[in-house]
Amino acid sequence: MTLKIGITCYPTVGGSGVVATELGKLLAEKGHEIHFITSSVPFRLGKFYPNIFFHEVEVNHYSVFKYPPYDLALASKMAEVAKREKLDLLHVHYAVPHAVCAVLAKQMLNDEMKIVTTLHGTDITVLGYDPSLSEMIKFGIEKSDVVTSVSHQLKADTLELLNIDKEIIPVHNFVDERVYYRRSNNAELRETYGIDENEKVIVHISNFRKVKRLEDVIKSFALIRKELTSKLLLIGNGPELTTACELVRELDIEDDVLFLGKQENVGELFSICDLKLLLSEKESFGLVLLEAMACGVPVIGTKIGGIPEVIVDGETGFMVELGRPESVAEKAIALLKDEEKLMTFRENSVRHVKENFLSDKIVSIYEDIYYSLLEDR
Ligand code: GMT
Repeated sequence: MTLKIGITCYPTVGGSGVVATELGKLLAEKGHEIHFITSSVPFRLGKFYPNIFFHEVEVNHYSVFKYPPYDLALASKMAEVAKREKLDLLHVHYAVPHAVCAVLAKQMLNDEMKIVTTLHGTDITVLGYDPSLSEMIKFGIEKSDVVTSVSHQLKADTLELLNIDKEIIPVHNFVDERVYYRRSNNAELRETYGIDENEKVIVHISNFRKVKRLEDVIKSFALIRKELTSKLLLIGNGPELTTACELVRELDIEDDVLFLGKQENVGELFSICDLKLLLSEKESFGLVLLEAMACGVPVIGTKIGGIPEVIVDGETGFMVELGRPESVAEKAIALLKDEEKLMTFRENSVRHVKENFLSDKIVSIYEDIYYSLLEDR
């Protein structure tokens, strides 16, 4: 039986938007009808798909409102689309505001719609500490029919922080192996970036928020570079960009650090990389780790949040304590200097992703959740 599913997410760049959009695309490939209800076209949608529809949430700027009521406009659009298109369920990504808006929409429909909410992290690990929001987050979670979290750790954090007694089903992030795989002919791309044949390439991708601890990535690289000819690719953009540029200048490593900005074809970029660093202080899963490993790039990550659920320490990469660039550099140098070990880590990484995080497997888990929710209709 195919389903009619509404999806709401933050459509701009970010792991949650990526997961929601890729999930929608893959469900559509399996024959389900997908309705994105978002403020703009999700950035990963890219092209036309026959059974994917987009419903834009528009906010009118009436002068009586000091702040345009986006949340109300979203709830109203959810109810309108669900009624007209006869949606079986709404799958929302983020408790606030999306789950809360879905609850309102459900009430407008006399309870005749199911809500699946996926927690991605920031709504719990950042907003959950804000007393002006925590009760609202709790409400959104408790009133959802099913709640999933992208890691076991995020589930534990949610239950503890919000002090709730709600079943939360951990469902890990996933990658599409048709997009994330290692390309073999990389010489031209290396040349484009002026990377010599003998140089090792280290990469970091993020939205350059403070929690990503870019300074630790740069300091680790400065130590690695003392021992190995190497380049650091910094991919992304965000509030910490200026501080990062200053640190690179201060450490006098400008020639070897490439700021590439936001990039679309990360699969190709990962294919020229030897190691990925994710040294965040908060990370409920770390989707980029999967993307890197799928492309045969081992990873070093901090031992926090959901990262230990992704990295197999000593096999697909390493885990380090937060804020320890010396420790990162020591592990990186040992791995990058040992070609045989590096090759084994590469192969382990690809295999680990194939065995645990491929889209087929995870999308089926979501489908099972939808079917069991709708069973007793
Ligand atoms: O990492 C970010 O800053 C973006 C954030 C988001 O809301 O899109 O990512 C979160 O969701 C991703 C997809 O589930 C996870 O892989 C990221 O770990 C998570 N980020 C944080 O927990 C900081």
